[in-house]
Amino acid sequence: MNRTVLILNGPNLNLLGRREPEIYGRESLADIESAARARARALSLELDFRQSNSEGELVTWIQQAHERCSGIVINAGALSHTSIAILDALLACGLPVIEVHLSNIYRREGFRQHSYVSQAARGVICGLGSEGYLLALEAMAKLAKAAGKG
Ligand code: CA2
Repeated sequence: MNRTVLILNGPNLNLLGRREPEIYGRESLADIESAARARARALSLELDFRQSNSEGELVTWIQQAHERCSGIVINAGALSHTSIAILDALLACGLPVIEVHLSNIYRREGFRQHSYVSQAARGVICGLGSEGYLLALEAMAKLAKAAGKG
């Protein structure tokens, strides 16, 4: 059975830990990846962890996930608020999707309070920093089990 979870990170998340620590925390994306790998291992999940600054690349990866993965955890960064292309790809892929944001987007500027990604998501986790990625993996393990892949 396929137990690979794809974690996708959108534009500027490669800058984590270097600027705006009061909003996004002090951990780098590499730190988040290490913690996610440890949690995935504990949950007997395979992990494919990626970041891109390109909307098109993210769309291509979502399309390819249909064949390879059991679910997608996505922090699409600012593209969450703008990208119908990512929404369409997520809806088309037919996989369970969990949306993650490090910050609580509902306590921030109005333009961050709507996410297209949410319309394709089984669940949304925001405001819990990097812990959100780990909680999303826990939820994915339960979804895989419910779908008979656990
Ligand atoms: O809270 C989140 O996880 C966000 O998805 C992060 C995005 C932001 O556009 C979303 O509204 C909420 C920003 C990605 C990281 O941007 C950085 C910019 C400078 C320094 C560090 C990170």
